[in-house]
Amino acid sequence: MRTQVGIIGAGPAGLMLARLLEREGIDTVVLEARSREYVEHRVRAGVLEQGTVELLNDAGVGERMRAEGLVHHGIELQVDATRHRIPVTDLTGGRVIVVYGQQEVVKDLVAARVQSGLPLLFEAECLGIDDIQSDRPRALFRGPDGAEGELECNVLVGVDGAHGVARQAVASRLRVFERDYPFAWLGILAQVPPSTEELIYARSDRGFALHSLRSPEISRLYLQCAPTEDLSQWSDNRIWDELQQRFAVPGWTLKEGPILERGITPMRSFVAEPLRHGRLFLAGDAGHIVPPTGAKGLNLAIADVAVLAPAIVDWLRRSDATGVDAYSDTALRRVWRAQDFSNEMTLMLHSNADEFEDRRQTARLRYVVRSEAAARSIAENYVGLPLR
Ligand code: FAS
Ligand code: PHB
Repeated sequence: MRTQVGIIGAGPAGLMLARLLEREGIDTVVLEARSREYVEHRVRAGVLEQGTVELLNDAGVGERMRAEGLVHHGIELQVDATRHRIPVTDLTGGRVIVVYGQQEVVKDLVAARVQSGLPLLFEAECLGIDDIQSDRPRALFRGPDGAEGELECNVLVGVDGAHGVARQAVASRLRVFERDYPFAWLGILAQVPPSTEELIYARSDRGFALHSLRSPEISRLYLQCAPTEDLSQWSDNRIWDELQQRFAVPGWTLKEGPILERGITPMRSFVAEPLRHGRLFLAGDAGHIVPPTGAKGLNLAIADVAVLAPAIVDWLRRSDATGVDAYSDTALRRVWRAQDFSNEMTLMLHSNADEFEDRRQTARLRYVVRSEAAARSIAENYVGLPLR
């Protein structure tokens, strides 16, 4: 097979990149290891920054998000069994967040790609990449029928997530920065109307808990647990009992319901530098991971391709390499800002076995909920700095 841009991975980054390039008349092929059913039902992130919302609308795939997404103007921070609203829209001159599940974003992007009739190969696992320093890089892949194929292109983009092959292919040329946190999140999707209008990030003596939403009928909740937590030890009752205790504030009750999905997500920070190697570019989780406390993972992935897509168009159409030469530095500046914010939110809200750190972070949270200046800093990072 031959195309201009080979895209490895059909997550939000890969699908958005394909859409942005398609609209500029650049030929692409997307290789996705899993099935359409799998990628469209993988429950992950839920909060879209304003920049992400604008890009989805500009790319002509925002119709269902506009109809079903929940526009939010604030979040709640809980400390000392007291809730404090952070009015993010007021504090950021009108910027908002939209609660809309990552799997919904993926469904919308897949539907647009399928409707365009352009190649999106499911169950096509990339096995390796070659010749990335030449002007004809290649992706070797195994198709759904088990036959091996080769995709030759002008540019190759690794948007194959945290465990993909693209970053592995250049592992010896990377500088890697990582930090593992001493806790994880036990997350559930529950068939119960949310007990809150806006997200609640709660610090309690028993640990962190987050009440998010997916729709008027579906709630998304998380609680801090050990990285080695055994999910089988958590019955529905135990999960709800723990959430009740962590969210407890006078006069408020948490509605319970059937748990539809559950999982444990480790908390880690990871950055690989640089994000460009010859004609191979890394974007999204293939290049960086943030702890989910700041709701940045999905948004960073989209922000990367918002920079990369026009750069590739300039390069392939006008032989102007300015954008691609600057891509890695430009993307990494945003990545490190998001790493800092995600690290701050994570440490401020999670119980820490180190008592000095635990008290220091509690003091920081008590300050944030009382200081407009501190709250404004949280707000402008949470809604996301302008994409362009
Ligand atoms: P993705 O991982 O989404 O997509 C990569 C795609 O590449 C996948 O479809 C994969 O199947 C495919 N692929 C991998 N190897 C391949 C190969 N060899 N050949 C072909 N295809 C290949 N972020 C938040 O903001 N909030 C959250 O609450 C949150 N929760 C998360 C929970 C979990 C369990 C995980 C893993 C991540 C979570 N994230 C969260 C982060 C998540 O949303 C990512 O940031 C987001 O999916 C990044 O998108 P992509 O970079 O497109 O990578
Ligand atoms: C979610 O809805 O899945 C969600 C929301 C906010 C976060 C993390 C996850 O910080």
